[in-house]
Amino acid sequence: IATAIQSTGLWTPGEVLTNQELVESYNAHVVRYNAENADAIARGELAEKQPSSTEFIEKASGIKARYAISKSGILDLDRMKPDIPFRPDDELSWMAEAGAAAGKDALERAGWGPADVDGVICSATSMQRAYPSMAVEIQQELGIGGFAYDMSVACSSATFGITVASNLITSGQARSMLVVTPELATPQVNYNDRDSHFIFGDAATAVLVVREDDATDGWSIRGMKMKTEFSNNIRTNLGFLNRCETPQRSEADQLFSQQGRKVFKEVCPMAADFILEHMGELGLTPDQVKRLWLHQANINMNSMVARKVYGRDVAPEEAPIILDEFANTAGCGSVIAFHRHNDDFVPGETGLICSFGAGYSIGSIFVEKRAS
Ligand code: CO8
Repeated sequence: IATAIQSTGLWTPGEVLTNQELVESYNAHVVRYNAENADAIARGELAEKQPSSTEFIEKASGIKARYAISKSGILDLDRMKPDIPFRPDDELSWMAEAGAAAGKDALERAGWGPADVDGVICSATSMQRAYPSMAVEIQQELGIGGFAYDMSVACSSATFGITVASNLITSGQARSMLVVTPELATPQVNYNDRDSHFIFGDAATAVLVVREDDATDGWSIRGMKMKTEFSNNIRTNLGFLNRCETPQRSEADQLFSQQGRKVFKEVCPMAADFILEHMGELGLTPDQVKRLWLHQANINMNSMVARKVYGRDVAPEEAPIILDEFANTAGCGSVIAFHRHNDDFVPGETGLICSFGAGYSIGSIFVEKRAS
């Protein structure tokens, strides 16, 4: 049974947080920190903090702004993290709200109703809780029957989720699956850390995966491939054992951290080689692939991967960037790039949705535009 992507959906929070606002706030924190710790800094016990800069951020990453669920909490110097109103158990949880909104958008774009969908996978970097599954809450909110479950592969959450959904359809478990990726990334950022305070934004995506026979237009899935290789270079230590650990971890140790340079150096060749290998297995050559919708962590990284894949300089439309507007949205990045930049494809043209990042993980999905 062949499968297809019928439609995609996107949700973003209402608030936009610019580099300028973030840097002003971080730099005010630096002034305060250095003043409060002046004696320890003078004694050489603490390092003086250095200011951040919008020029650095844009040049090093391509990020200009991001959507955020709580801009005021992040910019509040006494808080420096999102301020999320508590919701009791009988209210829709934050992550389910984001995922359901993206799912609704995907269904509306397809012109499908909840009764047309057999199940939900919620695949995201982090889950708001372990149980009941976020996916089951999203399933209920959307009024979908069948079954639902969570999975998590950091930046490759959406691509791995689409692969699982497609395999569930091929094996006859379902005729259609909604893969929802709500990435509330800003609560996982250390806004006291100059190296990473600018990297992430919040968003949610949804991908409606269906039997090719049932697809009205959309995109045929031509091939899927996954790879993982363990690395500590992107890591969070937040987890359910934390409260029992002795000694207790600091809050900073429970947030996102990375060796950005190492990630850049290791992941670029890994991703490019993997894409070329997958292309070869499908009997495709780079000139038969019109566009690469790549993971959105860093603009320079994407230029390098695209250049290696095509073996030449690449036009912006061949590897579109959404980092300027969204920043890194973990698992959502490659799906947002696809969602925003596919209108000009004509039936028969092929493109690649490819994620890479923490794990390390790479997920590659070649899609071909179908006739309507
Ligand atoms: N402002 C000004 N200067 C700065 C700043 C700043 N904010 N930060 C660093 N600098 C300085 C450094 O101190 C350094 O100075 P010096 O040369 O004097 O030592 C100089 O700028 C250069 O620093 P770097 O070498 O660190 O800068 P890079 O050019 O390497 O850029 C990046 C840093 C942007 C982090 C880059 O290395 C990068 O993007 N690497 C790839 C990272 C990547 O792909 N990561 C994957 C992200 S993880 C993911 O996608 C999802 C995981 C799940 C996350 C879940 C949600 C949180």
